[in-house]
Amino acid sequence: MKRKEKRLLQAVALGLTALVFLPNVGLWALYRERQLEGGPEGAEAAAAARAGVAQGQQRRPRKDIYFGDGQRRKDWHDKEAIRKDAERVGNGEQGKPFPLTDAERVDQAYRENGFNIFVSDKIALNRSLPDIRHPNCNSKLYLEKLPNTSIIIPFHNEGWSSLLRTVHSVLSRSPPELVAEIVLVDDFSDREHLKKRLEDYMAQFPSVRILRTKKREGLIRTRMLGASVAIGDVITFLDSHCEANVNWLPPLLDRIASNRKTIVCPMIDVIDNDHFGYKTQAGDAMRGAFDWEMYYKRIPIPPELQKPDPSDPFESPVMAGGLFAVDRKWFWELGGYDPGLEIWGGEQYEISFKVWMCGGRMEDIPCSRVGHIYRKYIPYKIPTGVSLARIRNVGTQLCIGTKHGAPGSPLRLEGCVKGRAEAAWSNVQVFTFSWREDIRPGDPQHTKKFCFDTISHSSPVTLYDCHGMKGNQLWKYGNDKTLYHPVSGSCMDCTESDHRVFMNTCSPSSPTQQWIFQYTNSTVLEKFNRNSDL
Ligand code: LR7
Ligand code: MN
Repeated sequence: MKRKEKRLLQAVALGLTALVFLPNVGLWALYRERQLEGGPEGAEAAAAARAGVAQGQQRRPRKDIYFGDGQRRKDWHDKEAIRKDAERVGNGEQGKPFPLTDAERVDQAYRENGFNIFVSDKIALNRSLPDIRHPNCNSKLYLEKLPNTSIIIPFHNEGWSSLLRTVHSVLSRSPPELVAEIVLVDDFSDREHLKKRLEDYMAQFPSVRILRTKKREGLIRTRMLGASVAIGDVITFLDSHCEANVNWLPPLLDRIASNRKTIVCPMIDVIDNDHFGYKTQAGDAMRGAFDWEMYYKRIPIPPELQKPDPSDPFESPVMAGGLFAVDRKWFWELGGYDPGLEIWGGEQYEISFKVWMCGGRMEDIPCSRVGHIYRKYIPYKIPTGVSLARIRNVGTQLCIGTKHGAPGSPLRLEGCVKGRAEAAWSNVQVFTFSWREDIRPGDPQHTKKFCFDTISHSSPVTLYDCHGMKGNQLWKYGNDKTLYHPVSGSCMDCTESDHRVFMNTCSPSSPTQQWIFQYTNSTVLEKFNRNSDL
């Protein structure tokens, strides 16, 4: 035999062997396919094959629900509900903006919730939303057997219609078999409508439970209380002013089913706080991030990391915070949240870092969309103990105000606004002692990035862009109630006659150099003062 012929024969023999023995090619695969089609599961197997589920996995015995591979997939859309929603007309239907009149735009409408409750009250509790998902989402199949979930909704003094719309949207847009329960956790609200009236209303829904904290706990411990009673395989957290959009739940649960250490977030859409129109966030799909002040932000996904199919899940380093689903046991393996976190904020970083550090992952799911009302401002009280303060001068009995203060302008005294709620609301006489030991206007969640700044021992105190490097923005609060500026070695002083705030040689007994921090406590001041190196 010539060498060439020999080679050819060898190749043919090899090919035949492959045809006979190798799975997924050749005779063996053909045989198996026939078997499958003939069997009772034939049709589903064929559908699964079309959906890209490997054939070889079809015949393995069914595993625990958390092992996603090898299970059948299906179309979870509720076609009938979608059709009915599409027919709805009326105020706010299809997520359209409500035609606001000036009478409805008054301050009073926003005061209690930070969004326009008059408008919310006029929109149906089960209003329809536009399906703004990527078109590919329409044909996505998810596991037929998904874990179920407890949906936990913490609330503190939430508006009636905004809370109910959250619940209705979940009930009407989730497959009932996937919702183990909806747990409403009341964080010590004092509004009347959230008491018996809420209980009576929810009595019509057997899957809804109401829990209440015994004192004001803040959103983090309130969520933990909900999570601790949850019975679902998965825990899904929502804010109390959300609207779940079409087929939002299966794409979330599906990812957890295939990897229980995945925490998933829906795309968060914007429900306008004036007119309740529904739209995507600017730029839509982005990754979570934060800046040096720990402010959450969203940044574009770099092109090299973009998925070929924009409707596919993508990773995100940190989550926005309020809207996500997590395997219940994994949540507790991660230790839940740090229960020392107060009232609002920071918890989204804590959970995000823990997930990544403990071998989990975090994903945003473009085919799952939930609307959220972004408030104009935080309406609720933040109890003392948080670094929130009004700064009142002993000598003049006036307060430092920033109503007219643009960055660069000198600070001025004003008459103190009454009551801390109002001070927080108007946001002009509230200051935060930041962890960088500077003083900034605004409450801790919404501080402006300007700081008290002064350049010499006799100059005015101005607001200047915060640099976080101490220096001219470093202040100390002494037992003698002075605001001491270590760099210039002087103290903050003021005059009643022209309302100026300026630096002066320290004279601790002078009442115009004594400042009282209202609504904050000694621990906060101690922390602020702790550092001594310049
Ligand atoms: O003391 C409180 N007790 C509570 O139960 C204060 C608030 N709450 C409830 C409140 O009713 C709401 O349901 O906790 C939830 C969140 O409070 P919001 O709505 O006042 O805060 P937010 O929408 O500004 O919150 C975002 O950031 C928070 C702190 O980090 C939480 O993580 C929120 O869940 C988070 N919201 C979202 O992620 C939705 C998308 C917007 C963003 C960012
Ligand atoms: Mn919110």
